[in-house]
Amino acid sequence: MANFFKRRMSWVNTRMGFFLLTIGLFWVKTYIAYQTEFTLGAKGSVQQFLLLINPLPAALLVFGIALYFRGRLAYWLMMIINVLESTWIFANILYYREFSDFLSFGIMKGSSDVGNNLGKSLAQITHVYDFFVYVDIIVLIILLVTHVIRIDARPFKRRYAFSITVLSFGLMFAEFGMANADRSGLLTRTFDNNYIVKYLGLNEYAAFNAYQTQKESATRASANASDMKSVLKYLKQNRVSPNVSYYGKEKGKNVFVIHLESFQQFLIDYKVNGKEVTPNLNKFYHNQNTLSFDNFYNQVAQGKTSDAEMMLENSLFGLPQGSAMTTYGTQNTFQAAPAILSQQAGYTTAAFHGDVPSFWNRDNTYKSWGYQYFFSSSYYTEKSGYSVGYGLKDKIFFKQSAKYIEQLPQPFYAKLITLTNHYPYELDKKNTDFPATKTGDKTVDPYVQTAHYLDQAFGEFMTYLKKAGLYKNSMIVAYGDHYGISNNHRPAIAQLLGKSKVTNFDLAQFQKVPFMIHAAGLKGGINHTYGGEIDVLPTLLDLLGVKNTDTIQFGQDLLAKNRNQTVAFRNGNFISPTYAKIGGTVYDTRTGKALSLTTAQKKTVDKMQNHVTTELSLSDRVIYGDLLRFYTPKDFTKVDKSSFTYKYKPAMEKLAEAEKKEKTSALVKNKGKETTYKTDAPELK
Ligand code: GP9
Ligand code: MN
Repeated sequence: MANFFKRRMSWVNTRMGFFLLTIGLFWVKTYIAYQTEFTLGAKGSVQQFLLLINPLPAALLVFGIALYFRGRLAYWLMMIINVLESTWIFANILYYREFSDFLSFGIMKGSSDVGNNLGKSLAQITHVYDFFVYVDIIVLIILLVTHVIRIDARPFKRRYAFSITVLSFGLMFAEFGMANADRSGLLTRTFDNNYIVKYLGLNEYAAFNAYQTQKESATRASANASDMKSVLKYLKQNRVSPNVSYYGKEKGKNVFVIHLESFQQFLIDYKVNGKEVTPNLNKFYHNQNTLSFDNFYNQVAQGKTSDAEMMLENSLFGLPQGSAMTTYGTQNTFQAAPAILSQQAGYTTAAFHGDVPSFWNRDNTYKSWGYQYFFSSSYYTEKSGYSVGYGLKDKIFFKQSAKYIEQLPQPFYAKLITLTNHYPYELDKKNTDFPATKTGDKTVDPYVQTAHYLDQAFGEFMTYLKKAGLYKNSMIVAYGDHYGISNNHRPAIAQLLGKSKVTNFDLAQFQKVPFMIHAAGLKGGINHTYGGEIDVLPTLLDLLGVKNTDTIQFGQDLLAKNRNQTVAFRNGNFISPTYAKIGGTVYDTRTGKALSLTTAQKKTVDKMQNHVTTELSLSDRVIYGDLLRFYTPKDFTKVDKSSFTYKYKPAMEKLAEAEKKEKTSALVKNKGKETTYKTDAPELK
């Protein structure tokens, strides 16, 4: 038997054999960690396949370094590399257990700021079985020391070592190609660390994260306090005074910001077969106490939702590439809506979202923005059929959010991010009771169906707010974050709009999204001013009567007189009540006709272009250089990220404590009785 074993296993006594054994074991344990310690959500055969093979290419590359060395050294190097690699897995297992996210170099570097967010001590979160990541190393060392495996001291041909390196790169490229085909923009748009690990692996994630952190540190290091001068000068020239008939009118009210996913303005009052797609939102839009804006544009780029969030709550633009939240959200200094409202007006601040917290790096960015609570996937009951696409279906999401909303001390600022009306607009039959459009474009046609579902969810939530007594004392803001139908669907868009053809100007107009502010007693109506997402924060702060005369915000109050109505798109195009410049062509906004400009017109357009280019680049400078660290508005204290935790238990304890102390939550006001939430969600019947 022993002899048989020896004969069968003799291959491990060669250097290559030992190398392959080491890699094989490493591969297996990484995959076990993927499956048992992380929630990577690999769906479908391509993702499953990539998850299975992704530890291999990087392991060949990194362990392969040892093959360039002689004799014993090669063996010990393999072991050292293995220890380092396994420690990286180990550290991520622990970090993930606390934060459902992977360690980033930014976090490790800035550990004074964010690190103490490790709510519990390491000992408390470490489990004995976590050490399984070292088991293979121990076994291999024992086998070597006891000479069960013999060290092969013969020189190893460089050529072979080099072939392994080349092979590893080849595999990595193939892996990246497959990954990018399945999820385009994986590394350029950088959605979520979980995605990078799922598609490419833990090592590739580490390399990418190191690169990003390095890039971020470099721009930060090259910036200094004097860079703020041009920003301040620009803002001084562009500050407008608030509209006195609105300033402070909503002081002290709760604020709901309802993020209507992928919701475009054209849906308002839109009908299919004579039926309104969004009857509840239409009613809200036309309500006499709702201020609705019908020339309000989304200004997002690749960062999509995260760009919208960045603009809405900071009045800073998203970046020309990638997502500012993922790249700069953890380390940068911000002076965002939640921090301003809690510091200046005593608001409780909370974000709600039925997806994992790591998406768009919300888990870290929200801390930088001063969110006290972030209710994400782990706070919501998940059963089969409750989710579609990225997360919880809107009706279930709103319903389950209610119990947390009721516990928030008032006044509060609550942002609810919906999800169901998201590309590819899939929804089960049970939830679909609206006819699809008939353009014949498969991605476009179901859009109205999920939009209708979102509208119903919104309607149910409004009914609930009335019942809970929150409707009257809240300012309810609803907005669409970006287009749902991209410009790649021109023929379908033309059909939806009842046109024979759409021009680039039409497509620019198609970027309108709703922006509505409702409050009891608010002087409503449809306002035609030209504006966009960058303008939301100053508008809200003025309505709430919260001072913002020295904040770094690039937008202007939409209600202010004499405001600049040139709306910047992220690519430098723009639209205004007079001219629109789209891809080098200037259009007359009133007629939509392309213009050949007179000298006088050209001067005006150049001035507008100059304004747009300046504001975009100054805003970028603020983010790239982390300039807000050099500037603090009066009455504002730098956010202490370490004071927040979004873990379920401590958050619930904090809520309970606040409720006892402040006695201002809706639940307390309703004498401890939860308000019943009515929904027709079939999953809950
Ligand atoms: C995911 C959600 C979608 O959590 O916010 O983001 P998007 O794809 O719209 O940018
Ligand atoms: Mn979105």
